Amino acid sequence: MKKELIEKAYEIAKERYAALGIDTEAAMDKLQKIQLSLHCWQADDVRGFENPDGELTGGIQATGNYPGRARTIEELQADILKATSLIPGKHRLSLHASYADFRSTGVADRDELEPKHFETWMQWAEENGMKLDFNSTSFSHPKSGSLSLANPDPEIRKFWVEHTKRCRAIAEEMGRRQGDPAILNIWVHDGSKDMTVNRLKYRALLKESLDEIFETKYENMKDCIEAKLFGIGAESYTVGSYDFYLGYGAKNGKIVTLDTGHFHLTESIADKVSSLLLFTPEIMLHVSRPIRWDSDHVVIMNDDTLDLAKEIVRCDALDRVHIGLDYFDASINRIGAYVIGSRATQKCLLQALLEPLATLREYEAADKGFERLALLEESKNLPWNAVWDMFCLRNGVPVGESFIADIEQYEAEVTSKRV
Ligand code: RNT
Ligand code: ZN
Repeated sequence: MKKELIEKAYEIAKERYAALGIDTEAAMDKLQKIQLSLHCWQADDVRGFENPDGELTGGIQATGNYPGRARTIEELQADILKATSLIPGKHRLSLHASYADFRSTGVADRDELEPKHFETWMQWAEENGMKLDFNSTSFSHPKSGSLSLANPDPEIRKFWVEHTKRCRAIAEEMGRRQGDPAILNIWVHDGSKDMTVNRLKYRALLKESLDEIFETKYENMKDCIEAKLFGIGAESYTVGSYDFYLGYGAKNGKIVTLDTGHFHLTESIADKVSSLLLFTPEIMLHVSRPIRWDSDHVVIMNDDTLDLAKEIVRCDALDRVHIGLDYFDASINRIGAYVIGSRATQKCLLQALLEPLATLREYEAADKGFERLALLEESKNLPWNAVWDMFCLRNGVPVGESFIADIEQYEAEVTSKRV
């Protein structure tokens, strides 16, 4: 699209918004500061680098076999840089413990991991001006089974407690080096396929493990705990349910991660934001798109994501909500998946930032229900897309659908050659 046209459209949009008392420049400034935490695992279908040919376990599935998945750390890094070159703004990268770099350190098991196994990642992140977040990995390991931190076998439980403790130490080192806390997300797959008659027992074990894991206090990392409804092969019972982690987080001042695919499909995740903000220190999001189940489809600009973004802005909580992405679609171009999902999340945030909130709240306070609904409806078709195009232009990334060609070119030159 021609630069002049984008600028012209933006000037008109700016005036249209100004008439409603909205400052488009201020909205773009706020959007510029929001760093998404990009999940490293879309690039390689959650395989990691311990045993890339191993099976993905833990009740999660990356379906599809589109060619071009990243097979090595270099390939993954190149793909991330390609994706971020097409996404406006500066973003973070979220690594899983299973993405350790053993090339110069020798292999270490999960209960032996140390910051040195992520040294090259930390260097690479620094060189590319990218901050890191981290995740413990309970799945895809010979000791995963169906229970890790909640395992009644003391040896297995000890192994995973040690793993998770080490992940906190690694996140601490990442945070210290980057001068900004690294988020450590703990999600474990623990659950059972069929009914259990010992629900309390496993939950008590998980609580005990977490208490042990959190004994050490750190300054440069933040702990998050992620709940889930069910997993494939663990349909009847999930030890770390939402009630469990919400209770644990509220009691112990831990951040609760809301993965938008981890609830009943008609449950509003947006509605949880204002409650969590009152009882837990901050919020971590895993933005995803569940289709019928926790299918981890690529995020799009749908009502769920829009509602979530609007709630964050309406609660004035952009500084207390960390926005991570969590989806893995192996059936389409993976770089494209990053770009679509990240840009969709940003588009939702921009629309939230452009909402005529003051007027809407005046209507509400005056009990003017019709006026509030009318303005909510009309604000859907305000020219936010002209502001979005301007935001992309100023950030030096492709405007509109023109990124499709960039991704096709990268596919032709790079990913299609990975056979
Ligand atoms: C699984 C959780 C978890 C994972 C990643 C890979 O259902 O959402 O966050 O997707 O850790
Ligand atoms: Zn998640």
